[in-house]
Amino acid sequence: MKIEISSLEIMAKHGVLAEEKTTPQPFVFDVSVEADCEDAALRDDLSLTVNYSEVCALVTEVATAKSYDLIEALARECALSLLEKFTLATAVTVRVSKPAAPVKANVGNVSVTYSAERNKVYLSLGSSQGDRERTIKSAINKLNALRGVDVLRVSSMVKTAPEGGVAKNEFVNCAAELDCILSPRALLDKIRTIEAHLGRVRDVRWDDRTIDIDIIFFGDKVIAEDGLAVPHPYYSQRKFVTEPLKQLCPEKICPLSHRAVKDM
Ligand code: PH2
Ligand code: MG
Ligand code: MG
Repeated sequence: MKIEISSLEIMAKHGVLAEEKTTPQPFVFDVSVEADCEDAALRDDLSLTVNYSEVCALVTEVATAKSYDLIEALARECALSLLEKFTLATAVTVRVSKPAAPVKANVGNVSVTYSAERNKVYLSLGSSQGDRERTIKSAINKLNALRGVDVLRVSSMVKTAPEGGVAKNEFVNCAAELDCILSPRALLDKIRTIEAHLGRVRDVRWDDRTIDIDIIFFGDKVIAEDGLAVPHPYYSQRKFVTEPLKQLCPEKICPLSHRAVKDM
């Protein structure tokens, strides 16, 4: 179900110009929250839905707590804060308008629209150098500490023989399930940073490594972009990926092959 709030006007101080940071001007918010409120509707119970008064209060708080240069940043902060606070919400779109923006032209309005959504993400983690379990645990803690990422469950750690013909050491592998409100690209960026902090050197492909974190599933998205392929290519042929995954999501259907993880 969709819960929509239109034309919420808030006086605030966002803008690049010095004057905009001292003299409030009107900002107008249109917010759309996607949430499963079927039970709320059936039982006529406010506690089972996203209370639109609380949505307005949170947007007002974000819009007045600090001053942003850009309405892009303001819209993003509103969307992420809404998804963080309202766990029933699965997707949020925030439009921020600035009808009195100081533009040297006769414009009616300017606005930006930012959308964000909640996804279940499955990662495969592996390590074949150093204190492997410790490094994997450290990676999981770093993931959980990211804004917009909650690690929900982690599989057991399994010891696996190196596959692919390049790496020589035994691996430790596991899988993790995340609740993630970041975009796939934003999550990949954070993963790369965590890998680098944990001593990952991107040198020889497939070689032994202190840590490798791969995105296997991102909700039911299919992504084929530069450096970002989801579901992860070939994961279904790799037991070191599928065995830990089976512990977490045996019934998950791969959006590419339409096969269940438990049957891989
Ligand atoms: N990762 C590789 C190459 N080979 N073998 C095992 N057992 N586990 C891995 O995680 C692994 C691998 C490249 O990512
Ligand atoms: Mg890998
Ligand atoms: Mg990788």
